[in-house]
Amino acid sequence: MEEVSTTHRNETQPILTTGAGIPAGDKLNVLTAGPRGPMLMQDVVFVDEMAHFDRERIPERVVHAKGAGAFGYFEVTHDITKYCRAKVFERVGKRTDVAVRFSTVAGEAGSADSVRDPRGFALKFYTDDGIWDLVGNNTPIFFIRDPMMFPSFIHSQKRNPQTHLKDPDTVWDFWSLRPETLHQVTFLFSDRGIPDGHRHMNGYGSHTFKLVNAEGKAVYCKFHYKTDQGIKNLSVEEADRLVVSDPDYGIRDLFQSIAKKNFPSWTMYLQVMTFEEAEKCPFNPFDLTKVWPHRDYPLIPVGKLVLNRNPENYFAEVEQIAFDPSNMPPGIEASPDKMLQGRLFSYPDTHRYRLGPNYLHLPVNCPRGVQVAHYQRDGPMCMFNNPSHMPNYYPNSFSSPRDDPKCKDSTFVAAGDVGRHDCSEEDNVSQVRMFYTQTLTEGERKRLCENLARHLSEAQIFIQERAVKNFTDVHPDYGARIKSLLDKYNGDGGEKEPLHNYIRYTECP
Ligand code: HDE
Repeated sequence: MEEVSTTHRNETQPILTTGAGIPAGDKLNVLTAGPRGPMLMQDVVFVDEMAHFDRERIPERVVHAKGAGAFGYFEVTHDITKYCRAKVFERVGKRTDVAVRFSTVAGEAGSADSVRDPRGFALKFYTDDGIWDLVGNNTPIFFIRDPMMFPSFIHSQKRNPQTHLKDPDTVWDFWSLRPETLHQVTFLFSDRGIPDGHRHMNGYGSHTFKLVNAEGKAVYCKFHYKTDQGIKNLSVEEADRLVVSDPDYGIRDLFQSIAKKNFPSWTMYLQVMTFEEAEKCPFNPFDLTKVWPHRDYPLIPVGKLVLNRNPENYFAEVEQIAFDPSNMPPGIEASPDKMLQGRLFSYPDTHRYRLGPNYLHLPVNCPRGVQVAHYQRDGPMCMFNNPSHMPNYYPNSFSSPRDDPKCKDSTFVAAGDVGRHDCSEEDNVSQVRMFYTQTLTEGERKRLCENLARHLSEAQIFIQERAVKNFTDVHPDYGARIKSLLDKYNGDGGEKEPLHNYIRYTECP
């Protein structure tokens, strides 16, 4: 290999500059008074480098911090214009650029990929009507159904503020106090809880959304992406081995597969429910802890999602990509799902904090092929010309952006007593029972109970007992199996020493 000089520039090499483009004469030695003398404040080359380095990190995502990104396209294969007028579904054969980010949820940006955790499956469509973000998971359901509890739920799963340790007591305290978590917890501790990388899992929009057609008629819908690679999961032993040997297994697998032109793809489907069906639905169709049975709401094929490009720069295109469920172009709208409503606020709010108020100016977040035209101006890191040739107020008498009544939201009736309605008692077990008794095979049930009992045995006995009661409510066999495994795992070591010093609340006699 040819020797590269570290002191002399070859004519073909670009000249090294400061951030301001000023050529640097020496980028190896700081400016000092004499060879051993003190440094000079006027070493602006040093200051420029160091000050930028000091600011390299931005806050990691509060959840979903570890992730892998890729780019590609979505192509419509089936006509769904009778349900939806969004331009992304305009005609069969229509292609739209997409960006994807896959992630784990509870770990930090440097945590291992092969852990038991839901996986984020976030999609950005650069549509002709602006950005559509479908920010879903690899599961069609979620732990809770009221967004009020999300910060507490996440706190219970992340590190303890004193010990900085993950704490099985808080994880299971929250889960066992809120039986609506049973469905997602059962899914999480099943074989699908540790997908083999990001290519072998399905994706789900999870929430109920609303689709509106060209006549203004609306239906409710759910989005599904089925992996064309086939579902593959890791065994507990293999996953544990990878945590040590290849903590970036998921990122590596995706990047290498795309680099080798082995492009992963997913087939998109819809489930549709009319407003009349929603009225009569025996369960709340806007409850994120429930699925819509495929028997009653069959999958309707829509199109293909293909990932064929790796990021050029991870930070610019993946760390800074900002997904926002409130980005819904005309034809796609929110349903009354409380969790979705809560997310409509949280995501743009988090981006304004993490990336700054002009995060939509970043190239990966910018709409494509669309003239962004509004009256927002200025702010930190404003990167566009910030239309100075047009009025910055509305309405006005000049030729400037105007709203288009064709793009109005659909109208709908909302009624009911305003109040903080407690929905904790809404059937938390029927769908879990179906999953346990009918979807899972005997082998899968056995592994599910073992995975659950292993983890639960790390929590204090009173929490274990409360959790076992909930599993028994799902099915006596479910509870009994976990109980007998707990008896085995708890052994005769007695109560485990808690990792925290919280004082247990006891009811007054
Ligand atoms: Fe998120 N979630 N979430 N979430 N979520 C974030 O956004 C939040 C929920 C999901 O690759 C955050 O940019 C609230 C459900 C994915 O960049 C934050 C609630 C589903 C990603 C946030 C939920 C998700 C996030 C953290 C309850 C699946 C990663 C930083 C009301 C249907 C996106 C950020 C990416 C990320 C809030 C629940 C999926 C804080 C308040 C349900 C895939 O804004």
